[in-house]
Amino acid sequence: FMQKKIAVINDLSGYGRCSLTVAIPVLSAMGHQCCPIPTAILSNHTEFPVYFFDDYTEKMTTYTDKWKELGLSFDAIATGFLGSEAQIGIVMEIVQKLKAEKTFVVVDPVMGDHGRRYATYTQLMCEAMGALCAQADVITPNLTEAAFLLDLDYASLSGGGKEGLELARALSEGGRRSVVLTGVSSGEGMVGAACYDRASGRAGLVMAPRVEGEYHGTGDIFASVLTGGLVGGMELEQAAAL
Ligand code: PXL
Repeated sequence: FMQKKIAVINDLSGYGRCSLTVAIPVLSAMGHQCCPIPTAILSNHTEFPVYFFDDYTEKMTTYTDKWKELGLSFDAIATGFLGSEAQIGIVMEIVQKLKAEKTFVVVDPVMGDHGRRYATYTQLMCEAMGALCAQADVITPNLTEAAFLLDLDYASLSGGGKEGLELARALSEGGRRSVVLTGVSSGEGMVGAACYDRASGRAGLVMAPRVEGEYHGTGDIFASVLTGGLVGGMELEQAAAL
């Protein structure tokens, strides 16, 4: 039995569980090996009023060149929070460099929430994120990120299930990639994801009771569980439900 290996391109935030500090334990608990490629090192995530931020863009190419030299291969590559505009192009090169035929690519186009960009994200970074998404087998935007990717006004979205299914289909770029759109509401007190599965061409909702409150890093936990499930052989909706 070979443990599955997942290269995770994401930041290390020391406080405020998100990105690598959830990807590593979640993927490990699911029985996989998480191999981090850090995009930035932060004292804490950027939704706190202050944070220390050390961009890792310039190190990422030589870091992953060693993996290439060693002939390492991965069952999946997952990307998340990115540190700079230049980094997005570098991440695209790293994905191409490390990708083998069996490797599938999950891009969480982390850019913002509640209609706003995160503090370190610029307009140009959000535009470049679309190009990275074009390399993905699966993308996992929230509603805010879906609006950015499709160039829609966030305020005009209802966040409902029917709309979610349409957005998921639109984000698939004609069925070229699978989509798991999070933050969709449907039914009384229910929240979840609209999934478009390119394997079947079907779109469906996966819902669960909404838990009140704001829990930062839930998108990262969700993307990690989804990736772990897919690597373990689950279907898209089954992994989203997990
Ligand atoms: O959860 C997304 C995320 C990841 N990493 C950092 C963040 C955020 C969202 O604010 O600031 C550093």
